[in-house]
Amino acid sequence: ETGTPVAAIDLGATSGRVMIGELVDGKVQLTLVHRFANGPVPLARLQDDAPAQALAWDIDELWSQIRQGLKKAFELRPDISSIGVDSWAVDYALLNDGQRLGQVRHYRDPRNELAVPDLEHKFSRVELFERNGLQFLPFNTVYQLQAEQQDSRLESADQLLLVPDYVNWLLTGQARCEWTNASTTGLLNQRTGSWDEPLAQALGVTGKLAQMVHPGEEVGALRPALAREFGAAGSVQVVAVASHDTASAVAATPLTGEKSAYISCGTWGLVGVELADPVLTAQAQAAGFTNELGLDGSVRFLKNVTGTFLLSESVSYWNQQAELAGQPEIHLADLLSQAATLPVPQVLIDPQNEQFLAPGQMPARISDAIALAGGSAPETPAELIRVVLESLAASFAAQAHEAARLGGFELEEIHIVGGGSQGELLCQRTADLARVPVIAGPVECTALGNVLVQLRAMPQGGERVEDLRAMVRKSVVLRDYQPVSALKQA
Ligand code: LFR
Repeated sequence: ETGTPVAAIDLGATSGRVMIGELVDGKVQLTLVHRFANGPVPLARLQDDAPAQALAWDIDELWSQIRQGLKKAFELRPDISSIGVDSWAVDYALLNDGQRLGQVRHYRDPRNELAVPDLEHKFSRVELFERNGLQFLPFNTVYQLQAEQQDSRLESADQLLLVPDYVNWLLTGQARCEWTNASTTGLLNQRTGSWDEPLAQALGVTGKLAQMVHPGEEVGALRPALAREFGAAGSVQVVAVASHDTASAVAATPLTGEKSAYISCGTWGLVGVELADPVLTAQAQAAGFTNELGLDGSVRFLKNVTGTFLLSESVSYWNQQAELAGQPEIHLADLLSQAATLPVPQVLIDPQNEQFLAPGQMPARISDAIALAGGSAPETPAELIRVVLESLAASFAAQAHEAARLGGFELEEIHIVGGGSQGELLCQRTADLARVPVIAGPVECTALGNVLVQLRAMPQGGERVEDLRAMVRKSVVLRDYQPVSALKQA
């Protein structure tokens, strides 16, 4: 028995994908139809007179890839009846009278860090946390908007749309702001659940923020011209999913008990617990935790720590060098297997250090950090990768315990989902260091969350989150990693 198929557009920091999702015999089936590369590009490549360091996303290219992907999806399944879009958080497009102004800046753009003191002049870090409950990250939308004050385009704009909202607008012509992603901007007041007016005022965005929608609500019908271009058989609705990728991933994480933490591991590692209410204590703030919003009003109490970025950046640096030298390409998978044969490193780095935020020259920066911590510089790429993996596992384990502690319980298990859940050494070492079992998978958790929210928005849907998670458990194979005792390792 097969239900109506839906299309999920999932944009990640290093790649985007278009997938078809459907229910087949009570299981969710995902089919990858189109995958494309993504990453930061120098703003100067996309527009004239750009500051030298400025970084952007090539949003026009992404839109073109999304269209190609949807075309392929409808070729396979002309009966697709709904589309949902999710992406990374915090970044936005500015529009005036339906025209985009300039480019979508990348959250790793160094301008954001420079703007932090300017906003803190008006709203201290403590006051900001009291309002929005977010972890301090120099790229939260509020700091980006502060940086934007130097520029005239914000004043010219009549609309600010976060990335998935912008794609929804391109698909439908309807401007909406999806709630889970809105919660990452820093503009949402935790106590009132709506826009924080003094903040919006100070940052010049009053009246430019779109009407809010919740996951499961309709954004609008696919534009007729696009429906024709894709070859859609019937009417197609664009549905708001939990459009913050992390919110979609958490929605589909097969959490069972109430004493589990999750780690959504891609470019970032989002380490946290699901709670009914935000934790707005000084301890939560000091520990660097965030209160983002999830499906059905849940709170994603989590910490954003570095994920696979250090790995992907190192590999892309080595491959640039290899290309120059006419040597063969290096594959991360090979390095990971080599790293697994190496002993546990004694000296670790702090993956969260802001020195690792910007892209470029990653192996040298990591080696320097190892030296600074008293270690000797890695002699091979595999050695360097081993240190990074151990450091990531250590930070995942520590933050999972911290999330549970601040959330008021003792940790019993950790779920690792997303691309990083394929890393056996990472999962095993996280289990070892946290001294609790790790359950790994699903890999395409974000896309699954996207699909599940669309399926339940259909007339026959209506499942609770627990039912969605039960469906995930039925649909994918999960892997268990039991902690190996410290004694046995020695
Ligand atoms: C993960 C993620 C994180 C967010 C970061 C930047 O893809 O969405 O949740 O902090 O990207 O947007």
